[in-house]
Amino acid sequence: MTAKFIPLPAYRAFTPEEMSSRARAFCKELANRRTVRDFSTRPVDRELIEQCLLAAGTAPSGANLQPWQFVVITSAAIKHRIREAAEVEERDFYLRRAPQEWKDALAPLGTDEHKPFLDAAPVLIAIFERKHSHLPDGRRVTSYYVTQSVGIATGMLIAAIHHAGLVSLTHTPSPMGFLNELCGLDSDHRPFLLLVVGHPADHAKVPDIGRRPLDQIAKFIG
Ligand code: IYR
Repeated sequence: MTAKFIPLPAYRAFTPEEMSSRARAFCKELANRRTVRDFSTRPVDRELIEQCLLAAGTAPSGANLQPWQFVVITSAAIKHRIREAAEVEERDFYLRRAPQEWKDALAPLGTDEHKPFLDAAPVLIAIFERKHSHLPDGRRVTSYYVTQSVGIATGMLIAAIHHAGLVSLTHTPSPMGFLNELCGLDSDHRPFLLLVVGHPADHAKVPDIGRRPLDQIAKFIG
């Protein structure tokens, strides 16, 4: 198949002043995002979730194979089964498997093996990597740079959810193979993470932690 090109669509040039103020405003918007563990049971419109997923689906990916699969769960029964399965793993993690060093790193977050948010939050989005993809002509091929691609799409999903006025929690019960069965997906799908989505509880609290300053996360080498 030969490549086909079109003019860059929907590109907007900004003045330097506009660029600066847009960059600052966007940084502020993202800086206001917090990972939340205290969820309200208030439902979320399906249309909001659909728009956020479409935003995530605009992510760049290896060979544009878009190797992500999102499974949206709102059923109280399925959420509860996910909670039960996650808590089995988490109990083992916190009470046996986790090395002290890992527990020390987690201490400022105040997490433990209890995951009530998996019942309370109105929406869980299980995110999977697809090891294989289909070309436009139907051929089945290996997916490339899957973790990078799905990681970028997940980051964009988290940003879209925040921008829509919802909150989220990136939850990684480990191992999370139980998600395949509960989501009805075969072993070609590898669980990536479980995103917990909803409105914050009325008196939601978050850990008193911060972000590293620029000079600790970046260097400019000329
Ligand atoms: N999966 C566990 C432990 C955990 C691990 C990391 I790294 C975190 O940033 C947070 C929690 C849990 O969800 O509690």
